[in-house]
Amino acid sequence: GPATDTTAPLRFPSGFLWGAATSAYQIEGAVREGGRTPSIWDTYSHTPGRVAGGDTGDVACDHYHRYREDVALMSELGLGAYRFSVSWPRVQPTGRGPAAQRGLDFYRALADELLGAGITPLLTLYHWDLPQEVEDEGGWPARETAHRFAEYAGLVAEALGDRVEMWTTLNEPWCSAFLGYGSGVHAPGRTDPVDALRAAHHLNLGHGLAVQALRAALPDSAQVSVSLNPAAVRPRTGTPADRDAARRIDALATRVFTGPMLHGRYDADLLEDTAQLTDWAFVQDGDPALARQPLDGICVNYYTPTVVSAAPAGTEPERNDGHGGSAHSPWPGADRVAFHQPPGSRTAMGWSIDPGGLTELLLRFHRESPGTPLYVTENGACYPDAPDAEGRRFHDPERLDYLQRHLRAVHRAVAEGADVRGYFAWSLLDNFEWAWGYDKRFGLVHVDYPTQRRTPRSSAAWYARVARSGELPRE
Ligand code: GBH
Repeated sequence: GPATDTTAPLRFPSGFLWGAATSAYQIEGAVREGGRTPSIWDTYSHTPGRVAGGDTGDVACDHYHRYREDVALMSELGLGAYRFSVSWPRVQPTGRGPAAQRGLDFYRALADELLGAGITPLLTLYHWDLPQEVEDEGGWPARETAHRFAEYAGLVAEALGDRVEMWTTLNEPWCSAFLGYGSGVHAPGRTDPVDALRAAHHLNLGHGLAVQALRAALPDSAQVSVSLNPAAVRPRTGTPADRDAARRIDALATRVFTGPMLHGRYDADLLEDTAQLTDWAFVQDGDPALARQPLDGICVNYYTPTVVSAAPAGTEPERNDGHGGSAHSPWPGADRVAFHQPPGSRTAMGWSIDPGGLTELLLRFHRESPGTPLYVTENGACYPDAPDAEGRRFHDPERLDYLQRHLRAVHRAVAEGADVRGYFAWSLLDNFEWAWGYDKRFGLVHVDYPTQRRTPRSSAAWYARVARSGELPRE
């Protein structure tokens, strides 16, 4: 019967969204146009030594001027959905007060172009580009930033609520808090473990306040979600000490956000593990409950698992933990945890490949928030381009294989009951890969930066067939 047919293609649920994702600072360029002011990533990328090769997002993929061509490309690829982010300093340049019309106009035009092509837009409000002025007033470690974010969310909702149905508040708040204020390998490059925890809390609060602002401004049909990068944490061995290391990292990577956002609380073990650093007095009564707002979707970004063990104090950890060469840890209070590279193949980021982690995370949210639809809003791989024997320029069998294996992992979660409604490959285009600059390429579509020429890789042609048919071939 069909249950045992191992050759039939894997069918995905009807209405499943097949998409690709990008973010504003990584693709738009045009950083001084339309009244946009600097974000923390402009400041950071223009600070010598912060980004590989001195790269900046000044031009990036010039998507701000080429969005029509890029939407046409999405059409060619048969995409049913597109996830993009709004640049806060483009639409509210001072992080306060009224919106900038020209900034909103860009996103309205983009949404219209997408809708005209039959592509469902999924709008992310915050993919790491905080207005520099808001950082200068304290950034995410300051409580006021949560209120600023909610005000901004309301402005965008007023302007785009008639066009965009699917809304996401934050992208990967772990990176904003712990890479931005802990290890400092992301903007604004601050390195204080307590600031990182304060930032995490204010991101939770900002999420809750923003959901309220969105609900007030959007039609009832709108769907509101958040994109997290939960960690698939594995203890290196089954010893109690290694399992405890995994528990600590699960708290700092995932439960620090899912606790408040999904359950209205911070878990006791997280507070205990960090008690030597802070008493968490920055959490006011009612904050965790406020962070917990009903959601229409939980979005998971997944690339690689996290393998940990217990380490004696003072051991130098292997660096598979987001340090990125920083002397500062992104894991406050977890200095006795070592991070390991599991054996097996890796992408050009050095990230090991383990599709089972994606199945595991989707099933976790299925159990933890039963009935809430799930989306994979990022998954993909970075590889250098190598010509194949036939001399085709952008043949990328490794990326294709990565996507195929992870889509199988999504299908497995669906087969086990998870209500997964969409998958967005990271990324549509090669783009500004944060501290790695342009050297690291994640695109389904190759970008030749000097000419801005876009060329779909062979993985894009394969993904287009999957997206059009709604099914995944076995081979
Ligand atoms: C996402 O971040 C971003 O949302 C996106 O903008 C970015 O371009 C994309 O992924 C590709 O990087 O870093 O060695 O500790 C992902 C960031 C990647 C952070 C995996 C945690 C764990 C391995 N995450 N990382 S390591």
